[in-house]
Amino acid sequence: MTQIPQDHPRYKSLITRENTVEGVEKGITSIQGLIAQGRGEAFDYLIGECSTDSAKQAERVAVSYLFIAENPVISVNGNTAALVPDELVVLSDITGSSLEVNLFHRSKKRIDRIVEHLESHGARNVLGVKGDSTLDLSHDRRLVDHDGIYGADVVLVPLEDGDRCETLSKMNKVVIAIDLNPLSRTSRCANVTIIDNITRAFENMLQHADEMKSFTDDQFKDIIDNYDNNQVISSALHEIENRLKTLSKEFGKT
Ligand code: PTJ
Repeated sequence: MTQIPQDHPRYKSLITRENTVEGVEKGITSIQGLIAQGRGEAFDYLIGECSTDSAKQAERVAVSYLFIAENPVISVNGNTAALVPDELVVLSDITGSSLEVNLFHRSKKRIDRIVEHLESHGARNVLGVKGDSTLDLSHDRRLVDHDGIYGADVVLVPLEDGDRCETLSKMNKVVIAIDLNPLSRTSRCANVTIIDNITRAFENMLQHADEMKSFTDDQFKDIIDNYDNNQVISSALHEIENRLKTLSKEFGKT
């Protein structure tokens, strides 16, 4: 891995990029995952590379859903496994969620590598190897575990590619998406859209989970009932708009 000096102004972003590259080298992340990461970086630049208030609100609601669900599942792809392996394990432990590997560019070799990688970070009973049920989709993301995503009531889908999110919603599951692009199909169709970098989203969700672990179901329901996802997407777009307006004014002065 290239050594990134800690005082580099974009240290975090560059480390995330290095971790994605390392994921490819280890056979965890797909080569296409590098393009996805680059696309995410561009949106993160527009957002200002920080968690906005609306993202933090969505992260709190996401954790409430995971706590209150009967059978919550966190879906893991190649990018997610490379970027937040420890955080995946801790969030799944605190909220009682299963981890399930589900890949767009599916191969048995890569699934096994991701499972081994998660296990080396402390995960147990990682799902996704069986793929014994199918979703109504024509690509490999249709293959899911009956005990996992197929029967789940709440599914967290970080860095998704769109149509599975729609299918899961049609199956009346609550879908929580993490996607830096507020306009993606995934962002638009999820019940909870976290417009944040996955690295910051997991950091914040773990903090919320720790604070909320002794909440009652009524408290979780209250948080969920007061949430408006369209408002959160609209706020994210406004936040980008305001940032660009401020920057364009600053440049205009010189
Ligand atoms: O591991 P696989 O085979 O399942 O493949 C995974 C990828 C991510 C390659 C696949 O799902 C894919 O091609 O996804 P897309 O269609 O490129 O969508 C990924 C979305 O995630 C885009 O909207 C990006 O803006 C967003 N994104 C990328 N990096 C990050 C991100 N969102 C949050 N944090 C990131 N670090």
